[in-house]
Amino acid sequence: AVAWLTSIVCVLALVPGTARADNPIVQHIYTADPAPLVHNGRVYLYTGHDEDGSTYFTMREWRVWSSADMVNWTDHGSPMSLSTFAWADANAWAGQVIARNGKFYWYVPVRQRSNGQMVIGVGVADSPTGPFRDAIGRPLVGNNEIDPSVFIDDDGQAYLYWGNPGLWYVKLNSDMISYSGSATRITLTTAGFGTRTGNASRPTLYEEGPWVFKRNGLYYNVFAAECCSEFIAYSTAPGPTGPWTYRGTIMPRQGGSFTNHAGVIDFNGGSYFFYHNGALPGGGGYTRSVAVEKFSYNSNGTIPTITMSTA
Ligand code: FUB
Repeated sequence: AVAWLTSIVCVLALVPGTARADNPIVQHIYTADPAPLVHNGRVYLYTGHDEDGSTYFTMREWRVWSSADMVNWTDHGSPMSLSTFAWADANAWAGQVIARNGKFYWYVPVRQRSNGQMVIGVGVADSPTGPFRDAIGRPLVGNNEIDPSVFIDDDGQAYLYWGNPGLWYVKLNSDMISYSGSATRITLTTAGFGTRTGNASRPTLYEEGPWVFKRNGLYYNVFAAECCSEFIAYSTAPGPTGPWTYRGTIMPRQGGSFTNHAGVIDFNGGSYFFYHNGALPGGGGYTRSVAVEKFSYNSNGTIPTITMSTA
């Protein structure tokens, strides 16, 4: 695997700033936790970076890639890392970026040095490719929480969702770096999030990695289901805070990684489902790769089953 990676890096060195078009999207390093953002006619793809294949996640930075055609991808390097957050010391995990007020806000889980807990920080930048700086100098959300997803409703109210094992949200203030009131824990019912078997403490399928968005008046929560390994499932609701109805599997278990993590966008008339797996040589649960599949919603707004082209 090391020799193979070296050869790919050499190939890319001939074409600076590019990545290959076919799945996985990035083929010279391991990437995870895709978070796409459509802005000004481009797709910006924010990912984590799996640095080695040890026995746990080695993730110290995030990476940015972009494309105008979903075929050719530009490598924008790493505009945010653990060093952006002076109070964090490990675990640059799954985040999401959103544009507002002429700025770009990147919500990310990291480990807080002072107590070893996972918390959610927020970076801010003037450009989608950064550089990002720590927006508030401390965690936005504490108490062992991960996997933020951010969404702005049509009325301008922004919501931040996150969580494993719980699923939480807050209403963000319009500055996007503070919130009013306390976090609300969404009640996980089997009607809302499916039925898990064999784990009495976690009766629903919801595991982690929510990706919340609105399309044609319907609210979607796409999430990693069960563990381990995970598959991708989703729920829908008539409003941003529910009530949620479980709608089924989107992406079955495949691909050699015990996690999966989804991001969904519409772009240039198409719909795209981003995910990760262990498709590259040497790939696995801690050496993952981000990939994408184009799909079409069913006429009633439901999402078809999507399989990995790389598995
Ligand atoms: O990449 C680290 C963690 O694995 C993420 O936070 C989860 O969503 C899972 O993908």
